[in-house]
Amino acid sequence: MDKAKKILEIVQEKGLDGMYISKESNVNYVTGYPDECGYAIIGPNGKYLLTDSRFTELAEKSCPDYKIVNWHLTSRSLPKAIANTCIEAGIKKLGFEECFTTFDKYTQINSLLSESGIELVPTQNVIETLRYVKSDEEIENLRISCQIADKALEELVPYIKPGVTERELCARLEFSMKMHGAQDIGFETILISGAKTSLLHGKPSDKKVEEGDFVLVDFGAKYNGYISDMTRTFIVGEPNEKQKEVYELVRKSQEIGLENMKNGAHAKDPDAEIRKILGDYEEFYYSGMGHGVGLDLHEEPFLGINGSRIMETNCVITMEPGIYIPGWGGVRIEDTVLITENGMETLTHFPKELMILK
Ligand SMILES: [Mn+2]
Repeated sequence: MDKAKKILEIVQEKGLDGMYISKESNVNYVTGYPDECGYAIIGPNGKYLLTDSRFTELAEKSCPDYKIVNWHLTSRSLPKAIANTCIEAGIKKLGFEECFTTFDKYTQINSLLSESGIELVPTQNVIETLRYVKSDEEIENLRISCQIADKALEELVPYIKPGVTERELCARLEFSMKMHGAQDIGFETILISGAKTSLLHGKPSDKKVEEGDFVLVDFGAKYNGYISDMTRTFIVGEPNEKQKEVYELVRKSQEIGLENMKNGAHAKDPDAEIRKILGDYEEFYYSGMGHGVGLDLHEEPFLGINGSRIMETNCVITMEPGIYIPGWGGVRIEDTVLITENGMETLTHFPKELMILK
């Protein structure tokens, strides 16, 4: 079924007759418009994509089923264009995304709408609910995004050695992803080494890789809007006993996590199973060890102690347990995973045995 029709059905159940969509990834998902500063309005009399002169041509090409409104020309202000469009669309009660609308925008839009007798009503997760299970086309985009990441990491490995800086490695990795067809990097690359690897979201710096360092690489590509997410941790030179022990524990944790991903599994399940094997290391483990991924890097379902959703076939979710010991270092291993009827399929394939780089 047409996505706009589905959205109308969902909002009608809430007693509304129209939806204003402002979150970039939701606009992209619903309309096909792939850039910023686009806003969708769906009502009983039609569907509209509002943007400005910079993006009008792109909008016309990417959303042929939508009426494109260039608010620069028609109303000189986005809130005014929204009000005018609602009148044309036959909307009396308009839903908006309360988590992605600033108070300032809300106030402006609301005052104009109320002049026309239109009510503005907060909603949550209308579009996100539709995005939870991925279509075949989305899965194909995610597959390619993961393949790009795999190839780029393979090309990076020969450069990981003592003396190279984190920033240089990061630049090579991101260059490779683009050379392999990524439209962009999926998110800010985490490429850190040595004791810094205990920083879950550490940033690459001019620090040089040294003998005995872990090198943790958490990165992804973006392809047709879809983001891959994977992490591998390497060791440069011979690992010591503790490094081997922590690495093996994380590898085993990731395996257990993957075994607990399937259609019908609860978002809390993998975390609960992983905790059983951590022993004294549990205090260095971080519970947020997986999340949905797609047009956004972090989507439902969020795995871990606060997880609330049930995994469904064709959800795409990461599995990324780690142990992070302040002042010593950390290990994380992460794959992007497709949920299937009886289990899962990893979409990232880079090997997971401890790779000792010399
Ligand atoms: Mn992740």
